[in-house]
Amino acid sequence: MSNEATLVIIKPDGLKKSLTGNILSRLSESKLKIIGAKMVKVDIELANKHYHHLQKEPFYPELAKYITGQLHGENRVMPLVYWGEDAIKKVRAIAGATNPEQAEPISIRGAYGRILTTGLFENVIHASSSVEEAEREIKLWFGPGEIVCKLYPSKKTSEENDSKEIWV
Ligand code: IDP
Ligand code: MG
Repeated sequence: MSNEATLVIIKPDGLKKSLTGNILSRLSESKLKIIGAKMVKVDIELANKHYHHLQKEPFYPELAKYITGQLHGENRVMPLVYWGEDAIKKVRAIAGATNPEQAEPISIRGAYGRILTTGLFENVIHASSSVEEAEREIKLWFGPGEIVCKLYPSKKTSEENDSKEIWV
């Protein structure tokens, strides 16, 4: 088993229901380290990129409304990067199954998630599902300078008076 990074996103329902503290306490049981955290306003472009694999699903229009905050009048989400041994599996276990009705009752999704009448799984948090997906998602939501360690290769771009760090 090796150290790996995983992306967690507290979705708009988690923020609306004031669950941030509970979610972070539950995740702290994993003993993983938080190496990145911020608040993000989600636009449709970011939503489409994050959920690119689900664009053809019948529930996608509803999912896009959910993650961009239109369902909750809450267009903020809180992405976090957790790091440590077996991070992806540990976080997925604490998060629970995708379908909140099938999730362990003590998992985050089991305790706080619900299925909307439209059929959408409103399940409080996102958690990366593989090393490859975690890398793609972390690079989408965070810049290299927003993570406290060197996770993936990055480079400096220098434009006249402005230099910034980007993923390579
Ligand atoms: P995951 O979040 O557990 O990795 P994904 O298959 O990546 O699950 O789906 C992304 C999100 O889309 C889920 O967290 C959930 O909010 C929603 N979703 C996934 N599958 C369904 C479904 O069959 N019906 C309704 N909503 C779904
Ligand atoms: Mg997924």
